[in-house]
Amino acid sequence: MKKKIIKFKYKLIKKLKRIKEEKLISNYFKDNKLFIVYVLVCVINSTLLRFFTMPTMENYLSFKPIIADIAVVTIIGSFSYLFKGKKRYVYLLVWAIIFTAICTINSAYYTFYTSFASVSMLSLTQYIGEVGDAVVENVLQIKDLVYILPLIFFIYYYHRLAKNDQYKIYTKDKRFKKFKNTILTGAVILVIFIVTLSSLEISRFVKQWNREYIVMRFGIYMYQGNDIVASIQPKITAMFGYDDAKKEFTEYYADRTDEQNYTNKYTDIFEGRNVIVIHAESMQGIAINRTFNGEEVTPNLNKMIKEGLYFDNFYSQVSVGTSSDTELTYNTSLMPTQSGTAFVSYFDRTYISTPSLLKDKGYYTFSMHANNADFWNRRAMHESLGYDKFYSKETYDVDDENVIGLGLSDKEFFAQSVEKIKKISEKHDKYYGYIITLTNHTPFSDTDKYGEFPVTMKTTITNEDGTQEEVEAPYLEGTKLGNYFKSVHYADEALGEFFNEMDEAGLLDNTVVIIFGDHDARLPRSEFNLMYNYDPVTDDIKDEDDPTYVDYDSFDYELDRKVPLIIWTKDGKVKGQIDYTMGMYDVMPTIGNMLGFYNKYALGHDIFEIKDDNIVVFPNGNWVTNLMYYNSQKGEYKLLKDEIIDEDYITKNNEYAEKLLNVSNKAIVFDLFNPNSEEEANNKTVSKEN
Ligand code: GP9
Ligand code: MN
Repeated sequence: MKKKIIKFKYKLIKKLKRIKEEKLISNYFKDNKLFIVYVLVCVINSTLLRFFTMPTMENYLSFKPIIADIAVVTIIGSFSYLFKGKKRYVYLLVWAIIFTAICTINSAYYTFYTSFASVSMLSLTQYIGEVGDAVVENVLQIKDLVYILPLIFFIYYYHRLAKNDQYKIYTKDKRFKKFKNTILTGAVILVIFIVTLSSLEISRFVKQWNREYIVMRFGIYMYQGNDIVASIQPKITAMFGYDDAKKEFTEYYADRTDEQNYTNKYTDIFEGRNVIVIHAESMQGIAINRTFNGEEVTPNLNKMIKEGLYFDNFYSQVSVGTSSDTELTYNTSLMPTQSGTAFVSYFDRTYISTPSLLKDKGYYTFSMHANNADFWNRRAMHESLGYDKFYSKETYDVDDENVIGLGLSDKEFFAQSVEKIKKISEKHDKYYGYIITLTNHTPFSDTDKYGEFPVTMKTTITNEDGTQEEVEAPYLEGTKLGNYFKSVHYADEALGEFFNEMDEAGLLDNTVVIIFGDHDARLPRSEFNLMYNYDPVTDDIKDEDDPTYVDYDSFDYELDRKVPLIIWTKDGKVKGQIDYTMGMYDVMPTIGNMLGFYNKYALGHDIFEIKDDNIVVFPNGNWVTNLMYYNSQKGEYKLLKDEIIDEDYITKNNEYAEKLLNVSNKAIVFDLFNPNSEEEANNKTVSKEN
């Protein structure tokens, strides 16, 4: 009997406790409605952003970033309880707006760069105005505005609460108690999140260079917070970490000789010749040797390819600095910086560059580009790179009739440039010119100015009655990819005219021409699928069961981002197709060998020495060799040859890539090519101590 009573008592207590707990929870919800809606709005937005930008099963099933988001917004939101009356709502609203803005900006940014935004790029927003149309047309889409809807709901919800007298006004004690409990809850959730992290996740979070990976594991809010720290960090480390950086840098180059220690069949073959470099905007490998109905997209480049040296496995290595990153890597054989861009953040450093080394050999060096001189901070950075003169927009006659896309049309730009080069050649017996084109820039929408170039597909079909009929299917007409080919066709025509005019003026006789695409054209992958799998009869993508269907995956897309590189002389001194995998950072050592200069600190190699052993490292840590493309973001790869590869190969290349990126970044941030850098670093430390 006694036992029964005890059991009953125990059951009763448990029940009462449960009722109390349930009441507690329901009371909590009743008492904190606005706060809960705020948390939901912010977490829903960040989750939507991840789903829209990285639609993978792994991402859909991942709870970690949601826990991280809840922790961040709860901790930040907890401070709202310290505010009296309506101010609590205002505080939450401000943060809800900030979080929504983070999602909207990142959504738009991802469309453009396939990456997440960094505050270190804020100093570059002045350039966005310049490419404003391109950005609006390309980037801002309805999906980027979806994040505003939950925010509107939050505002509406507050007003409903206020109208129905349900917006709580707490006493001072209650407010402080609520703040304490909420921040504690946030902290507990944060601890739960942290203990689930692996060491790899922690190390990648600290480095912050693999942005997709971080957002996928840590959520967008933690990523952005970490990004702020990471963006300020270079400025602080530039003050403090000098000794370690110098040590790592010295060790990295310890095995290098001060003078070039080899010769090959290309050594000094172009010594003393003039050099004309064409930095061809968005010229992507897919355009080369492509035809539409028998018409070549790039007849002029194709001709030069046949007459000169053509590198058909050549990749640009750009980060967020796009054109400017290529200018850095081409000119210095260094990699783009891990935060911000070298052109904007580190223009005041010392660089060992192709123009400066050629200047030492008596060359006059110049660059030409018909855009605003401050775009990408070129005015300052081209000087740091050793160009004697930068011919920018103000030195060209630009009138409305001659404008296509972002500015002066390539045809007009080249025509005026030839006149300038004529004058330069009269004054200087050796010159090196770096010429940057502009027309072939995204969004490729000025199609009526590119000239006729149909991107249709003509084909013969057999009718049911056996008769044959020629049809012209629309194919790529009306797509961005199609418009791109029209734009490239124009850019190629402009190049053809340029070389004709140069030749007529006798300016090609003793000249080496180097042409390369500066980076890919950021074209949608879905349209590549259409290009490779188009069925002109149905005017649609072929069925996947079709035996001619080409499986086009994300690796194929990465590999298709390659760009052309051509070295050409009128006398045909060099010829042939080079298939070695090569990157923008290999150009300086390769042409250095040909022109007779050497840079001990080049990160790339003379391609004719390294040949098939080369590795092209990308700023995000991905890399490609002749055997595989490795995606370090996802830890996945695609084999490019029928060769089995062991884990060791991947580990070694990953280490190589990481080291190279690190050394390159430190060399720039700490100004390690500056002979006085040590002294300057010491001065900074001393003045800090004072
Ligand atoms: C701007 C042009 C384009 O002057 O070089 O720059 P991008 O958008 O390709 O970096
Ligand atoms: Mn560019």
